[in-house]
Amino acid sequence: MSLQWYPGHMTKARRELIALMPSQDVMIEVIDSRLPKASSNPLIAEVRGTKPVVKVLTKSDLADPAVTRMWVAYLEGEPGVKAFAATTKQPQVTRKRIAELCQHLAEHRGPDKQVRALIAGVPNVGKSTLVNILINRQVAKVSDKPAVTKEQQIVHLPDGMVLTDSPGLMWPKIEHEPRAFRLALAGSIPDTAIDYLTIGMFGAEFLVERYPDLVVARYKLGAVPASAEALLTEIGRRRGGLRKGGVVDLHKAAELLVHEFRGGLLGPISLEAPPIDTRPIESS
Ligand SMILES: Nc1nc2c(ncn2[C@@H]2O[C@H](COP(=O)(O)OP(=O)(O)OP(=O)(O)O)[C@@H](O)[C@H]2O)c(=O)[nH]1
Ligand SMILES: [Mg+2]
Repeated sequence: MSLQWYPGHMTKARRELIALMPSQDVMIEVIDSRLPKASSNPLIAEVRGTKPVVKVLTKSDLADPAVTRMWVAYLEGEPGVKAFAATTKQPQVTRKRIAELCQHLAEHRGPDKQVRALIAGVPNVGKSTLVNILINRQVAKVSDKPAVTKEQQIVHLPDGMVLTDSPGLMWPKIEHEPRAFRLALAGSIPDTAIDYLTIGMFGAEFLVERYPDLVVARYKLGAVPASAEALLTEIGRRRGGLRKGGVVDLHKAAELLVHEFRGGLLGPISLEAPPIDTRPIESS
């Protein structure tokens, strides 16, 4: 199954990113710490070209910290890339580190020139939240729904840096099913584009296999459920997801699981790890 969700304003948003990039010193690409690969938009890499980039892995409070550290190291292995794991829980660290990284990458402009940074990423990863953290005020609209920012917004920071927030950008067709499901589970694709049961089953299967202890603890289970459906059935039984006749409403249970995952209620979870470098270590 491939997924298509590319609302009209994104065509314009993409055109405007392409138009703006040449005047910018760096790109701040915002990706989700729980799914750094799935939330990296190939169209944004195209827009960036060879410009330096700070890859900000947002929502790091929701991801497995050990896996996020591996992602930061992995991403910094690419030329022209600096990476940083950010969270709203540490706004001061985020402000300081991003200013340092952008200054470093835009060194060629000299110390007196304003650094211009374009903030881009898929919907709902926390671009506007990052703008608000960096200026330390609520200037950009934030929401837990995807595709809230519809226009570019320029923000001048006290240190002279000029930021441009931009609308979340998808690409016209997501061919890889796990990628679409990860994006949907994390909330970058609206719930109207994929149904809760499909995303919930995908999430339940992943959690039972990879984070069984968190599942058992969250839903107070006696043992690890044998399957995704078994987990949703347990959730339905425990959380009022029963229809007439005592039949479990799996759809409702799936919706609950998706929301609890998004809110971080199960604990810190990473949906994907960086590829492991399997090259043999050269003997010296
Ligand atoms: N837990 C947690 N939530 C965050 C963090 N950063 C952002 N969020 C939440 O993520 C959601 C999306 O944030 P936005 O800043 O609106 O995302 P965006 O990328 O600008 O979204 P679009 O404009 O729709 O593309 C909001 O509910 C934020 O509160 C974080 O570090 N931790
Ligand atoms: Mg936004």
